[in-house]
Amino acid sequence: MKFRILTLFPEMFDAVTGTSILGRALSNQHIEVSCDDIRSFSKDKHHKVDDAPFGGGAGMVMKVEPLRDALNSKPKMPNSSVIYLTPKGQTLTHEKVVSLAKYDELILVCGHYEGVDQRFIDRYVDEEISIGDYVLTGGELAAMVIIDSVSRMVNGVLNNEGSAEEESFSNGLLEYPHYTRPQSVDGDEVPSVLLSGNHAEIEKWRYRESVKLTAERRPELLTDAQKQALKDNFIKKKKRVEKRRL
Ligand code: 4FV
Repeated sequence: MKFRILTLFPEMFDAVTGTSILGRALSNQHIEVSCDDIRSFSKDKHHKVDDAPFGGGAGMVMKVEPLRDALNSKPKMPNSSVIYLTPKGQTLTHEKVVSLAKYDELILVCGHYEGVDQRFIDRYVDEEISIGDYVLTGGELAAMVIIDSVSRMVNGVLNNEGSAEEESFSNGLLEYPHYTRPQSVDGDEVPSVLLSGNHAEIEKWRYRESVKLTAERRPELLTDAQKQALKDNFIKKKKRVEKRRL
């Protein structure tokens, strides 16, 4: 999987390419990350990449030409997508990450200032993506979020493939709580079912915990069936309590 970044700050990406899982994925060539410095494509004597907005208003806008020339400086792979990171884009979700991982190349355009000239977006950008409803100083951090999340979907990047299947959102639910040694710390114990070795019971407990947590924090993620099951459990529990009272 190839990631090509158009940015004014290529050095920012050393953070993702130099360490841990992504660093290993790069050295194992499971992924490739290359940065094009947009400013180096400005033909302006002062290497200008931005200018004042037509119609007035605060801030500056990134010019078309340096972006266009940076993009066209290398051929695009056949199965590629040019993505502009912007708060105006489609919000990134797990489903979107999984679909982006189907490309051979993602070209990530990082804006700065107020954004980029709309004519560059209309002519060269395939899709606009937002990592959330807040404003960053630049698109770089958003591009890194995409590199990190999409790379995890690439075979061989995660040393235990299983973990990608069992995590939050992979089954549409928030992930169950995790515990590790020591068994007891500061008087806090590990749920006994996890020490039982009974994998069927452990799976049931983990699923129940995922549904419970999702119901508390992200009820909109629950399927109707899961909502119904929760209601049924609640009613069953209520009846049990009432029976005990009698
Ligand atoms: C952003 C986001 C974001 C807006 C102005 C860069 C900044 C500056 N990108 N998700 N939220 N971008 O805030 O993707 O050009």
